[in-house]
Amino acid sequence: MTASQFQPIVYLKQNCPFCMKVRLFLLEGRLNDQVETRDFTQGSPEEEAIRNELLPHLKKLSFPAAQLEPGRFMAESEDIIAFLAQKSGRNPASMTVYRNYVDGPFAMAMKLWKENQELRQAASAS
Ligand SMILES: N[C@@H](CCC(=O)N[C@@H](CS)C(=O)NCC(=O)O)C(=O)O
Repeated sequence: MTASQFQPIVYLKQNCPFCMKVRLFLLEGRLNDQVETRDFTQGSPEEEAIRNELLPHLKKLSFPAAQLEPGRFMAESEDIIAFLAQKSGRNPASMTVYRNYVDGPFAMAMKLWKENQELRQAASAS
């Protein structure tokens, strides 16, 4: 199979806020027929199989992850979206639902996560 025939594969964990960014980008960009998605839920046999498949190819495994070209693996939501946006000519900045999620619930989740980490650190130091 040549690189041009290859269909990118993205690996998405259910209920993961980073994976949700990729899901919305694919959906709003109407890319679901050009990109294969492999979903799994935490603790499932599918998760174990996906982790075993990806581990040899990534320095640090996190989700979303992707094989974007044959043998080219990546595991950063922003990098995956940037690659697929460039390849497909889509512009995530102009996607209303995607942007609303990234700037709204996603940004809030990140802020709360950071605050929580800081509070835990302060509590364990006192
Ligand atoms: N900076 C990464 C963060 C991704 C991340 O932390 N994902 C979580 C799931 S929500 C993860 O993979 N945790 C480790 C794991 O499940 O092995 C990104 O934007 O893709």
